[in-house]
Amino acid sequence: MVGLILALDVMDRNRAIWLAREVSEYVDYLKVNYPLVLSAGIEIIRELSEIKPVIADFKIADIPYTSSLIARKAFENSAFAVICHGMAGSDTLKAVLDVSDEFGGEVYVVTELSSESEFLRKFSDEIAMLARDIGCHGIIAPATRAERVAQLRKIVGSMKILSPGVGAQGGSVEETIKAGADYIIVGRSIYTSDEPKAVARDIYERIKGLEV
Ligand code: NUP
Repeated sequence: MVGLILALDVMDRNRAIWLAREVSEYVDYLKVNYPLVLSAGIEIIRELSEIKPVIADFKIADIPYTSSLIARKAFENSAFAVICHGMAGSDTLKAVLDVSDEFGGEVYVVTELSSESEFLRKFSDEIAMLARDIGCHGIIAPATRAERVAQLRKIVGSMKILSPGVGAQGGSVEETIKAGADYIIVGRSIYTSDEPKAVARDIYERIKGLEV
């Protein structure tokens, strides 16, 4: 199963809801991040969840206790999954996983960012191993470096790989899927377009055309 995730980094509630509805037939998940949640309030997760399951990209990276409070807020507001920073370490990941288990939710772990990420890149293989070994559901791997997606795939086996960095950051849909990503995360290429639905359809069709 390969698919598309819309990164909804817009600052306006109504625009976010409109965009989500507009592209819903082509996306599997909606991803929210601080720009939208800090602008529209955490309730936006609940509202968007009525359209598609929502991934809360809070890049949780705190001590276990604080991290578990953040994860709980996301899941209490109907998030399907949260994104955690693997660099925070095993105790933090386990605390977030415990909360997600209570809600039947999922936890995806940032290995290295799609940007320069020169520090995380030194440890991203170890972060992926940790995410795998403690039972997280997926990792975030950079579409801007498809070769890293392929290397991380070897480490995480059948775990989900979600890859941001396609389009605005220069990554390619085809190379990222061929390298082993399950989901492509796309934000600006879709939501800044005059025709978000047409762009989402085009990416969706290209992804589905590569499905094995
Ligand atoms: O490594 C990462 N790179 C990245 O771009 C991890 C992320 N979570 N993201 C997020 O994916 C980023 O915060 C944004 O929400 C989305 C990419 O958006 P765009 O570059 O397609 O607009």
